[in-house]
Amino acid sequence: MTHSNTISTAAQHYLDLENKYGAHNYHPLPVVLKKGIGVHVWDVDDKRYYDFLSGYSAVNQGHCHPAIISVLKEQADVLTLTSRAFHNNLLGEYEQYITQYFGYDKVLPMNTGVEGGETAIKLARRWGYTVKGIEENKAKIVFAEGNFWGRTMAAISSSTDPSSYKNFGPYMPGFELVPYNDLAALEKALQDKNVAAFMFEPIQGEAGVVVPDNGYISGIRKLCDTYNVLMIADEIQTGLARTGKMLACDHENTKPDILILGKALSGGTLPISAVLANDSIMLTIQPGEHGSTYGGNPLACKVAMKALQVLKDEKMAENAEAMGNLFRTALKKINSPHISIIRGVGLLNAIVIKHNNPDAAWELCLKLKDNGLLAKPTHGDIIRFAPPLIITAEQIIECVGIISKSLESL
Ligand code: IF1
Repeated sequence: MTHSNTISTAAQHYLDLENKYGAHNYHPLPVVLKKGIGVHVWDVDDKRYYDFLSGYSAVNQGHCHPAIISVLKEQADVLTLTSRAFHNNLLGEYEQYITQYFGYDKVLPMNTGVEGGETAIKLARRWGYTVKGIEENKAKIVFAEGNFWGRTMAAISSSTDPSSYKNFGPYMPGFELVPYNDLAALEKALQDKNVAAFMFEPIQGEAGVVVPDNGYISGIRKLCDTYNVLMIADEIQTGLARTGKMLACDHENTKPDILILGKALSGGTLPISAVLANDSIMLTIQPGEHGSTYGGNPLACKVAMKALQVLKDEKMAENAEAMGNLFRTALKKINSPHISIIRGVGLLNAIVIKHNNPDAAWELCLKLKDNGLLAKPTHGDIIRFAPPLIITAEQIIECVGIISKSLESL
């Protein structure tokens, strides 16, 4: 089945509506989707594609996973929101489930990933003042250059990417940056008594799937222990089986002090995020000092428990590990002159395009679309490949064939 690069009239209709009535804060690939099941999505002309972005790792379980959709539908008919002004019959059950699932005393439920990041930073600052004894308003949080954890003022205040922060100042004070994957630089920064935490991604997603050296994550753990600094792992994109383990930190058997989850926590159905920590950190926030209208709503609780359960029941981490190895091996065999680097862990992968045309990565994504696979460049010459974790070996081989064919036509 061919996929023409020109836009059909049906699709153009939707693009025009978005162009006229929607903010222009994205530059999407010219494709209009209307259906998703498993590893596939369909456009408004009923053409089928492999989804190699998975909603930026929010659809790890596959589009519209039947078990997740069924509890979503069931709970939607019963009770969707109580607010936290009252208790409900699902929050406690969910809190028990997720804290035992990841091995922490407590969870603070939020909605979007960036709210999870904001919550983690508030917890760290509060712990810094009330436990570590940092002087009021002097707490510092250290981040890694190249980080991405969302679009709020705090998130962009820690960004080194001008497209994230330019002309949005003034910025949040008390944030410091160190090079990623550099333990010596990190140690220097953590010697400052005012540092409350180091927040990092085990693999930097937006930066282009930047995988640190073996030992980096366990090295962070040691330095945070030595200097009494909280280790905050942003596993919003790398967590929930994406990298071949339930958490990317599991590759180095390392347990962060604060764990942030989002995206696939709902299997791509609604925004659900979670911040997990032990009592010595979590209980520094008292009643009425943090919250959210939808945080911990019963619909989200029901969906998140099922989304977590299917990850284990269907051994998605194991599959991500195996399919990731197969994908990278098959990609290397293409031996394309246009691929300079292939990198990734599990099913979080990326290729760096080598071509004299600066738009080569975008052009390649258009060709991939024509050939039935959806992916999108991040930062110009890098294309992230992150299919749902239920993908099979046959599908991986078919998709590598699509990538190979598309590269040839570059
Ligand atoms: C966009 C990127 C990915 C994240 C990590 C927190 C958040 C994200 C590691 C915030 C969100 C999304 C945001 C989305 C595109 C996507 C993205 F390209 F922007 F950077 F995945 F790499 N931590 N990432 O990756 O979670 O508040 O969005 O729920 O802004 O375009 P959120």
